[in-house]
Amino acid sequence: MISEKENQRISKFLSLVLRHQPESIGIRLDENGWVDPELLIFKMNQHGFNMSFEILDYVVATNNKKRFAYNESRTLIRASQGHSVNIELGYESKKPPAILYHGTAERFSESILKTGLDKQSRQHVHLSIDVEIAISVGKRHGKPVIFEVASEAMFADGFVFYLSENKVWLTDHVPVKYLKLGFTEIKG
Ligand code: HQG
Repeated sequence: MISEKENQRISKFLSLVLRHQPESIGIRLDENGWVDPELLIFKMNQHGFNMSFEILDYVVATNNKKRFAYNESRTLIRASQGHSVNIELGYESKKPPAILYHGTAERFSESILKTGLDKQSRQHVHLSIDVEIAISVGKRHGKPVIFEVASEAMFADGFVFYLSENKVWLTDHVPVKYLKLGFTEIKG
């Protein structure tokens, strides 16, 4: 179909336009983040890509984090989470597991321990059920550290959580009192 390198190049570009800068290729996301795949393919082909429905389907299906999803009728496509543009994903709130994890860089930990986890430029704070995933997320920013989030206690106190279609836990903010810095001896 396409090489793994090309698959990743397309996936990175889809993340850019479906999460952050749709206007960079002249598309507009609807209020829930969706866009017509035919228009997306057309516009990407004007911006250095060789896209078709088959290639888009392949990238969506093989993406390692299942970052993109079609609606049921496959007439629309969007990123399942990670947006900085202001859209409403429309996920139902859900009770989280007892503990969730957030991976970040060591250099951010002092600030996080002062003000809690903020969503920064994105629409939500991203949390995972899996420590390994949190470590890989943290590594994107530098030497990784992991925060344990007392998500069950937060939920009991009235905080709202969402589970994205690709199984990332989302919330607005995590105050310091629900955070515990752990796993500081991560190698690599
Ligand atoms: C940090 C990837 C200082 C936060 C991943 C993080 C994820 C603070 C950075 C998704 C802070 C924001 C999101 C505070 C938070 N002081 N630093 N008070 N509060 N931070 O990239 O969670 O591969 O916006 O710890 O898998 O790293 O793109 O968020 O380090 O699910 O699909 O500010 O992106 O998914 O960084 O990553 P980001 P993130 P994809």
